[in-house]
Amino acid sequence: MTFTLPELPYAYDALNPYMSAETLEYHHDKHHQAYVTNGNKLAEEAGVSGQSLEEIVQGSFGKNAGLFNNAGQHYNHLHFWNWMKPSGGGTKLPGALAAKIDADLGGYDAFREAFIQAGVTQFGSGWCWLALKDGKLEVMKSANGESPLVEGATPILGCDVWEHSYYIDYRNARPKYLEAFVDNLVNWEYVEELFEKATK
Ligand code: MN3
Repeated sequence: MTFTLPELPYAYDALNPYMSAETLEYHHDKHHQAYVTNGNKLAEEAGVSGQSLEEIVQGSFGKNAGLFNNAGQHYNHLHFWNWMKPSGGGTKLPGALAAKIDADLGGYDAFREAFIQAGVTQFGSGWCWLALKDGKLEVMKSANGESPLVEGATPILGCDVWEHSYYIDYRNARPKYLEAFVDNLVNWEYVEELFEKATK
């Protein structure tokens, strides 16, 4: 498939004060656009433009670093914009997902702490995740453009902990950014949608 940059699903200033318009302008218009542009070029060179994005990400992992990094980041960011919404976050989880978090992770508070901790302890650039693996929810973290996809798991929530995602608004305070993401930004309806799809 040809990669294209989607519009943000909300206005650039819609996530204020937790994520500013300036951050979204740089992050979406510059960083994500660069992954799309470079990914298309490298996918064409590798002769895989006809494959799905997931196939390209999984197929290039460990084999074609340039293509993997750009395709992986395109995949991650496509979801990242939808993993946030104005007035999101907190404990307003759909019932089935809340029950699964209770069963597999010991409840919402334990999930929240583990997810933030995964993001804080990811050394350098990367992501923290809530993913479904072998029927169970797990909190994971990954470096650079990697995701649970390459570990045979399905990511249902991820937070970008590259500095470009938080430095304008939080400077070096990555923990504060992660707390704001979980408490005020997460679009739980989209997480639920991916959870339902993954458990079908
Ligand atoms: Mn990013």
